[in-house]
Amino acid sequence: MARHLITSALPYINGIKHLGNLVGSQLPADLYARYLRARGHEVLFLCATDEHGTPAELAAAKAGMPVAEYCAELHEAQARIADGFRVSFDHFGRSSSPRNHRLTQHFAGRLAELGLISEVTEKQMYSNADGRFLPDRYIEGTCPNCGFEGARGDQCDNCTKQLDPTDLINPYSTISGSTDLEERETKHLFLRQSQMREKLQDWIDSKSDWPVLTTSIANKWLNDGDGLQDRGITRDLDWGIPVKKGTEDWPGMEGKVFYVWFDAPIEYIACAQEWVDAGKGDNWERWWRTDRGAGDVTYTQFMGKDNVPFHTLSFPATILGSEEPWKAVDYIKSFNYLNYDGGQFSTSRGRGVFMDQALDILPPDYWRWWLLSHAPESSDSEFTWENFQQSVNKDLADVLGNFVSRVTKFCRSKFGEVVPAGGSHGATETALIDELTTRIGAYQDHMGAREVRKSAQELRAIWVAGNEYLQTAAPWSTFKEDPDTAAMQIRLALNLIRIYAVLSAPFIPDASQAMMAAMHSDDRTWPDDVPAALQTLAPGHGFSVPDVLFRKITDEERAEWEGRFAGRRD
Ligand code: B3M
Ligand code: ZN
Repeated sequence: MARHLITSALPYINGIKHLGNLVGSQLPADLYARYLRARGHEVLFLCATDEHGTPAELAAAKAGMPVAEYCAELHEAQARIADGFRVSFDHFGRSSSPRNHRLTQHFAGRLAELGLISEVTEKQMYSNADGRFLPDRYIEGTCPNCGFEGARGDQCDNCTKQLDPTDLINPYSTISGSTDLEERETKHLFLRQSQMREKLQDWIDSKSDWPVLTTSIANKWLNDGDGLQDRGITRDLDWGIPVKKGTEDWPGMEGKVFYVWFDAPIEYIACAQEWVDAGKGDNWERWWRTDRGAGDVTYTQFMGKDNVPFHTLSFPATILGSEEPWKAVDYIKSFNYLNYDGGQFSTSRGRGVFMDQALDILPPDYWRWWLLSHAPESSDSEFTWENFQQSVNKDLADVLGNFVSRVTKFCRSKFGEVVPAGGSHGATETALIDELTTRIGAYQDHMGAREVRKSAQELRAIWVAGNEYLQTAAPWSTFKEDPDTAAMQIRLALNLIRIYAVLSAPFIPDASQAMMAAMHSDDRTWPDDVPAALQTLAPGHGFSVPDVLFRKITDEERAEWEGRFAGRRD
């Protein structure tokens, strides 16, 4: 039994996320957390809303609400929806928590003590029309790196490059649209990442097992020449964590706050403190302090590729730079983008399916299965309604659902609602047991390696093996000549339903629950030993025929949804 800390990138507070966001962080993190728990490991799975910075201010202004109120409301909404998708966080915190305020100020003070923070008087973009500085998302323009026209002041979404507002070509204010901008002097703190270049390079180089997507992005910015520039970690904004040196005021920094990307990853730690404060755990240090027991923790982070620079460079600069015994990440699992039907998901244009809408039309397992089995791991992937319909109707309804329904109904009609006695295994059963043993081994390897798609493929193959067995064994014909053998075949198949419930739970937790309930079992023992697992439900054990596990998506529904989610949502 090992100990695993798992975090999912913190969703911004500024609205309900789309399915592309879900599949890039929360969902695969949940898959991994559920799998490890099922294998008996101790897991702490944390996430929180990322509540500071210009995105929060802009969204609150648009909603006509005070920003604190807006954040509280959206936090609840996001928590509810994550729950709707059965994302099993141990705690869903808030980066605006008092814990994160204190910890962020602590790190800043510590880094300053060690000479890793400099005070710089710099020129920032000031908007005459708006009467204020325009940090981050308050300003947009053309990316100097790739030419993308909608680049924001903090990062280009197209090429992932971290930017400064003054880097943008043809900049304009996103508040007023004004291009009447000028550079004005203002004082800010900079994290001296450049001092840490070598340390970070060594650290990245030691992670030979990381996905190429993760290390290639890290190395790109490490070796880009200007990739590891010192970065401003404060802003001229009202909403955020006030700049302090530990608990002391920071002369010259009055009225300024920390940059959202400085405090957000620190919330991964603060969230564990919030988890304790909420009475859900009693010791956060054994997860986060290597001097207090976190030395044997394996820490995995899940995120979309646009978040990789901050997690491979900026946050490690904070953690390693502090020279305190914080737990550093062991594995960064990053994802490419999920596209929507020939284009991109677009929050501003309402293109694609958003998390709340998805749950309005179908239960979570349908989405979980499609998204995870099509996770954008080695390249971007694309959601189309046709593919979604096909995958639900085939994998979930025809293969898994149909197996459960045929087996339970046949047994009820011939033997009643109990596991039948009689008969013994023959060659077909031995072959099935061999195949299942091999496939379950492969499934475990892929799950352990956080290989999402490969795991889904293997699980599907395990379901298919059961169907093929049923076709070959054909208990409905065997029954006429040899009811004892038919009883053995159906007893095996009923036990297979319980095994499917256990193996499938990380992907489709609700269906798993329904299968367990139908088998009148709560024995979630992992099928390490397939022959033994096939004996779990003994002759005489009762069961029920469950309701349809998965219904099919009709062509009419598909067409209707295609139209409904094509664009524009306000
Ligand atoms: N909120 C970006 C995002 O939602 C950001 C992640 C923070 S992780 C510390 O994509
Ligand atoms: Zn760019």
